[in-house]
Amino acid sequence: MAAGAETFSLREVLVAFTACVSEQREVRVDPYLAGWKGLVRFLNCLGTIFSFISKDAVTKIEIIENYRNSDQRENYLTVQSMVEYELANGLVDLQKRSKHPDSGCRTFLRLHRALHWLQMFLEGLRTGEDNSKTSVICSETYNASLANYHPWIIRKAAGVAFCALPTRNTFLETMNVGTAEEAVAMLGDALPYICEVYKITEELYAQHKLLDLP
Ligand code: 1PW
Repeated sequence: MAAGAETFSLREVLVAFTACVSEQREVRVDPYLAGWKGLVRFLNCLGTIFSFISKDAVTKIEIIENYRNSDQRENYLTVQSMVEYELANGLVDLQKRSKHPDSGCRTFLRLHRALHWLQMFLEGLRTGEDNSKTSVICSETYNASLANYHPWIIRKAAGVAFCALPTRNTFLETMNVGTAEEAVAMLGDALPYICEVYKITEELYAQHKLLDLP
């Protein structure tokens, strides 16, 4: 296992996602990115084979962080304010990537789609049998979600990476939240929050017809 694995706990990731939704049902960008950063550390714990997966997530996180550190930072406080600001100012490429190849909207959409996979994967892990194969849960949920947006070469590479995943119980222990049973209980507590973040974002993007941004 890679260095840093001992200090990592998936709990901090899930806690970050629980802090995402504001009282007005808006999705806060900072805890969302904090959750993703934790996920990246987690992916890196799973071995170098997962680094190609985490590398793209890191790039996307940095793009949005740069907006949060720019003089437009207030407009990027929530996903709702980001969508409103970028659309109102013509900062989103709607048909083809050209003038605004790295808009907040298209970048966030990639993380949003990946979050759907994560949600399905963790749910599969939570409800799986003790001896079930994490690699199977991972590839089945990936194929049912994120794979639809990936070209063949990435699907292939992802499939190879999944084969390296340990069994369910070992995986649950890798999360560093205690015993396998405790990890399952924590997933049960935290997953509804991830689902809520996903749902609110999905509705927002659908409402503005942004779900297919190039
Ligand atoms: C153990 C399970 C953990 C789930 C973590 C989810 C991380 C998902 C990241 C997948 C990235 C695969 C390689 C990159 C692909 C990009 O082409 C793709 N990015 C994503 C995040 O799907 C699309 O970005 P692009 O090319 O349109 O800028």
